[in-house]
Amino acid sequence: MSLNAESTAFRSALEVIRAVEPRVADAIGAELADQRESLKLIASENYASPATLLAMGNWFSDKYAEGTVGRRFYAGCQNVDTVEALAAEHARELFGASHAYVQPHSGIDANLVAFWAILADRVESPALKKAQVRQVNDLTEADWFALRRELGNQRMLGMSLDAGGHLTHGFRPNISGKMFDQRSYGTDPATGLVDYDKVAEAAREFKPLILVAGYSAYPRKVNFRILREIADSVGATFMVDMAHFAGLVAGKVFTGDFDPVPHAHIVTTTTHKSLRGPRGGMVLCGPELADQVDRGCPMVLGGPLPHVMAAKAVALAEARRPDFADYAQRIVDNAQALAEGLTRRGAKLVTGGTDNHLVLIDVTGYGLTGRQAEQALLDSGIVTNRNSVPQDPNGAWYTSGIRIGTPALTSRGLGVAEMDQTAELIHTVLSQTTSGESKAKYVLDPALADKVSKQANELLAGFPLYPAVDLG
Ligand code: DSN
Repeated sequence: MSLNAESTAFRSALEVIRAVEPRVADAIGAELADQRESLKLIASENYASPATLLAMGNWFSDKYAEGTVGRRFYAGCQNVDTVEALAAEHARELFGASHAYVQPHSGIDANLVAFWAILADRVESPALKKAQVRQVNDLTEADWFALRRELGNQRMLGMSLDAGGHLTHGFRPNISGKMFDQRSYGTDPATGLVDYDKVAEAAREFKPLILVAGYSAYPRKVNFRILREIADSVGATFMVDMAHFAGLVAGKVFTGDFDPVPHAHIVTTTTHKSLRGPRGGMVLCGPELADQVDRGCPMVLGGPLPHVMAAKAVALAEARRPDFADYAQRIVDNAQALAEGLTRRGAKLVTGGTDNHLVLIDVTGYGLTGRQAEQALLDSGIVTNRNSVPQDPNGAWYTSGIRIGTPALTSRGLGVAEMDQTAELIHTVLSQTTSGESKAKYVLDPALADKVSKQANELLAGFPLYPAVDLG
């Protein structure tokens, strides 16, 4: 029997790796087997296509390419130029942006590139101007002092962590929390929704240099037109981190006021979540910030990863195909079916539902902490992650929520009928788990966990992961 191209490619790669370090080859094989068997509901994960995965495994990894297309600090970058230019072109076309910078290695990197670009563009500093025009050697000690003070004394307004905001939007565990004087906007305690009047009030009082929008655990659409008006009213630069929902923007599920690209001065994203590309980041902006954004390496980033930029070009080309819009719509249909199935069975959801790719269950309704619920679900073959809920009484470690998302299962082909079955499995586990003697301990009958695990596997059996890949 002749093998198809995907099976041949991955089998051959493993054979070559096995000849050097068999344990790595075994771990790669085991990872595929584990992923095939897990009901993956982590909202930030997905399955990239075989073409995207294969574009990363080659000699582009060997090349240094600091600089930008056609203007590198290393010789011999003509092929890197080809893939970086292709990735940027696909990104511009897909999102309707005038400039795309595809070098960031992750979402944090993309955000740091954006922060630098905004600081460099907005902070009035004679010392900074000198530094920009490469007269760094002319800077006096007093200039340096002034520069550090001016750059390090800027304000950022972003969504609070427990309302679903992200660490990189000025919170203490991330360097952005050291760089900026940060203030947060939360959500309305009654509805769980962003209260735009409150955001406007906070912006008027705080007068931020940067207003940041974007989230990793907010289950609703955000109106970027209103937020841009708020930013304009206080002279702030409006930045959107669309990492979680970039696939919904690419697939034209979020359009008009809900598409960040026409409204924000600068947009950042990862490429591996709902966008279904390789693990990496990206920045989109208009011409005003493009020059500063392009200084991302070496200002903020280490050398670009040409093999990942090649994979970004492949994944972005895939996202420009008509079937990606269908995929993006199915992500949301599935999340809504999951939310309805859970609500019907009595689960308490933050905001009462979803209009994006994720659902946040308040598991205090089941008498559990997020930590207990996460582990009980994992014992039952259901992979999720615990997450804070607004005004969380259990803090950021134990939490009171479980975040679930549909991009990965939608990639496998599961639809709304299977989401109802998934809701049944989740509800069964959570309603049969009881709290133990600490916020981490819980009691769940192992026989029930085993039964649910088998049911999860039966559900997945009809939707094979990487069906064309047979490792033998
Ligand atoms: N770690 C990602 C998530 O799970 O949402 C965000 O950075």
